[in-house]
Amino acid sequence: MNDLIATYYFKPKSGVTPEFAAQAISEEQTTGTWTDISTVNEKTAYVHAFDGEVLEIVPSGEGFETKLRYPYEIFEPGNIPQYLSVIAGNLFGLGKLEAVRLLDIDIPKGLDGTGPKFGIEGVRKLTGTETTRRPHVGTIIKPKVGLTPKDTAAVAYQAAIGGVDLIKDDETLTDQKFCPRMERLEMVMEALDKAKDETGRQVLYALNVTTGGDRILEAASNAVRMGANMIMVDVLTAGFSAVQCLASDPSITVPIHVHRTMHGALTRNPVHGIAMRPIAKLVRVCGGDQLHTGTVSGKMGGKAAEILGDNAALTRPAGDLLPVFPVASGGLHPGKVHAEITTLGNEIVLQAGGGIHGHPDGTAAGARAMRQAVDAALLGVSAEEYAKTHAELRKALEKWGSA
Ligand code: CAP
Ligand code: MG
Repeated sequence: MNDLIATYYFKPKSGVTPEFAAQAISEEQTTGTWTDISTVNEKTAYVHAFDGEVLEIVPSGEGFETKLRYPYEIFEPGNIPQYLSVIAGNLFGLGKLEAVRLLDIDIPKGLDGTGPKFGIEGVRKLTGTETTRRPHVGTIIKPKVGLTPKDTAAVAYQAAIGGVDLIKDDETLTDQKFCPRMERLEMVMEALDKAKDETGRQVLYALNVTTGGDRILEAASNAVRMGANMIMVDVLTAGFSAVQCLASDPSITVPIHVHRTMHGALTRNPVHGIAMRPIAKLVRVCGGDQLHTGTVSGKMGGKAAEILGDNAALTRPAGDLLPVFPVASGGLHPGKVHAEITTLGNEIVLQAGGGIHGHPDGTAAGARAMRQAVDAALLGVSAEEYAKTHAELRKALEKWGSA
C-alpha cells in the first residue's frame, strides 16, 4: 500500500463513541467537515478517492488506539508542513475529543524524500570511528550563553584534546552580539586545527545556524564556506523544512546535527500531543544526520522502551534513507555512561555539557573521564573498577557518583 498510515491514541469526551471520534478525525483531516456538504455530490463523487479510512480501533489505557489511512494523493510529495497539517493538524482541537496523541506514522515511498547525506557511516568516517564503532562522545559548550568567541574556542580546545568527537553550540546560542556566529566559528575551528596537530584526531563542531527561514540557508552556506565541518539546527523552533532545505542544498557539504528543543511541549503528555516517533521519522526524511532522542538515566526523564523505538526508527533500513545517529543528551556524566550504553548500545552519541565542564579538574579532564567511562563499558568493566587506574574517571565519580 502506498498510503500514509497514522496511529493515534485518543480519548473521546463522555457520550461520544470511539467509532464516531475516530471517524471525526479521519473526516476533518481529509475530505470532510462537521456536517455533510453539497459540494460532495454525485457529480463530484470522485472526491471519495481522497477520503480517509479508519482501519482499526482498539482499547488502550483509558482510551483507544486507532490506525487511520490517509490516501497518498492528498499529500504534496516533499512538502513536510503540508504532511503535518494532515497528520497533526486540526484534529488536536476537535471538541469531541478529550485528548489525542499522534503516536506513529508509516511514511510510504514517494513521500519519504532523500534523507541524510551522511548518516551514521558518514559521520563516523569524518571522525575515524568507522572500524572501532564505539559510541561517540560529544560536549555542549557551557555556559549555554555568555562566553566570548575566544573563550568558547578555549573550551573547545580543552574538550578536543581531552578526546571528544563532537563539540556543539547550545540551542539558545546563535548569533548574539556577545558571541557572533562567524567569529565563533573561525576561532573554534582554529582551536580544533591546533588540537588536531597535537592529537591527530578530527573533532566535529556543530555550529548552531538556527535562524529565520529567510536567512538560514545563507547562514549555513557561509558557515560551510568558512570551514564549518558540521552545522546544527533546532528543528522544532525553526521547522522541519529548515532542516530539509539545508540537507537538500548542494552547498551544504557537512552533516546536520538536529536538536529538538521545545519537544517537551509536544511529547511530554502521554495522552495528548505528538510522540517523538513521528518527529524522528520526519527528521530522517528531511535529512538530519544526528538527532537527540533522550537518555535513559539523564535529567530529562526519557523512557527506555520509547527511546529504543525512536532510535530504531532512525536506524532501521528504510528504503534509500541512510540511518541517523541517535544522540543521548541531558544530565549525562561519566557515572551514567554505563547505563546508557547497556540500554542504548554503541551506535549512539553520548553528550555531556555539565558532565564534562563540571569536572573538578576542568574540561579536558572531564572529556577524558567520559572517554574512560566509555572504554570501561566497552570492556565490560564497571566504572568504579576502571576508576581505580584512571584518575579523571575517579574524580568524576567522586563528584557525581555512578548511577
Ligand atoms: C544538555 C543540553 C541539551 C538537553 C536537550 C542542555 O546539557 O545541552 O540541550 O539535554 O535534551 O542544555 O540541557 P547537559 P534532549 O549535558 O549540561 O545536561 O536531548 O532530551 O532534547
Ligand atoms: Mg542544550
